[in-house]
Amino acid sequence: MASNVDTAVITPSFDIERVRQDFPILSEEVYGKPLVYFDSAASAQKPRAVIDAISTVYETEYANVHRGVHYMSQKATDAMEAARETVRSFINAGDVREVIFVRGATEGINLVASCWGRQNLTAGDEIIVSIMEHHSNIVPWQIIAEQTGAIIKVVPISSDGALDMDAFSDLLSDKTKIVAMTHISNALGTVTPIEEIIRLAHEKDVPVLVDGCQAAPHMTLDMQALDADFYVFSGHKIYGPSGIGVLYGKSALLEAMPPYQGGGEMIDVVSFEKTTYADLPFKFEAGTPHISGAIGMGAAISYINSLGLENIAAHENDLLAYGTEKLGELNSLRLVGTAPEKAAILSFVLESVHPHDVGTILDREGIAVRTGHHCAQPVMDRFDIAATIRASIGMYNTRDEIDTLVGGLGRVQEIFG
Ligand code: C6P
Repeated sequence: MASNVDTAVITPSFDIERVRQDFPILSEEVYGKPLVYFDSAASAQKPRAVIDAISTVYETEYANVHRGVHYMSQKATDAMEAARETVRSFINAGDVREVIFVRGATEGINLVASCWGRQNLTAGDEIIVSIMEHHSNIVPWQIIAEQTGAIIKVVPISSDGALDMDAFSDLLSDKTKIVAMTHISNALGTVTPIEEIIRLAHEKDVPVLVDGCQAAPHMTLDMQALDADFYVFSGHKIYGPSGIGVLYGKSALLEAMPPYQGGGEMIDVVSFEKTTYADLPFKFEAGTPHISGAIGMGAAISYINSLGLENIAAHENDLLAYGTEKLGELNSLRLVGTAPEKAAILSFVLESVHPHDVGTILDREGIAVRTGHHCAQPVMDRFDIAATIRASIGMYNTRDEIDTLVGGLGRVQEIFG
């Protein structure tokens, strides 16, 4: 008898203890203490499902892709293209050809700045970015600006780290040719009003590139609803492998752009008289791709889907609220980035203790945090600081771990008086 249970509508559950067991590294000890990993914004740990998927590629389905008629090449190609479809569905892109595999967010932004920029920017044109961009969403634009004579305009933030939308509206003008904006700041955790940014830019026919590196692990993405022109993120921050990431682009824009790199995979016909290029997405994927990386990233997305991104986000938001409250109780600690819309990041400084010293002491307690400018130096300058201590939250963190962090910071305060 056919079952009348529709498995598609069963809400996936989020059991933190089971989730933690899925991540082998979490049972490691550091200096004899349990690892407390608060550095997922730099790179997230990998669940068994991802590790196994990568092993499976090399054990049972590995060969070069899109080239061979032989069985293994077909199998690897099918697995890689299935991963592309998994990405498409994860971000609700309208067409799988709009999903370009790149090395990561950095390469995705460089590709757009270079290919779109070379074709569309001339002297005096303006590129709008925010002051809280990661260097990956600043330097590629500086390079293309230098080459074309375009000018970079910077949207400021308020003292809590929220984007100044009035300033953004004022900066948008007939000279604006592209907006490149983060979805979530890696240094502050600020969630930008990206829908509104896109809406305002589109009113002036200005395309928008969204740096979604920190958003993809924490919020449901829908390219068709968002209407972003370009969107980038990295596999290693969504619990997948490093060296692989995604550039989403609207097909009309991608089709009009010249290729990024030349080589195998990206061509249709090559001759010394005239070379023609492959269709999307391959036009932008020169050379042998990161096959196991793409498949591993697909496995990471399937793992996230099995838990439900909304469940992951609810868990992380609880930890963010709890962490904000607990850290707020510590004397001499100042949170950097307290915007009303925030996700997954607790960035802070301790009075008269250098962030690197804090990081070193926490490390001896088994606690991994990142200290430094987080590749976002302009935002450090904005707050007149050289560095922060950043505890970033992943799906596997717990309230107990926040307590351990607070205890570790108490130890720092004891040592430094
Ligand atoms: N931020 C962090 O510790 P890549 O290196 O290409 O995977 O990602 C670059 C990047 C781009 N945009 C944002 C918002 C990011 O956070 C990052 C990476 C890491 O915050 C490493 S610097």
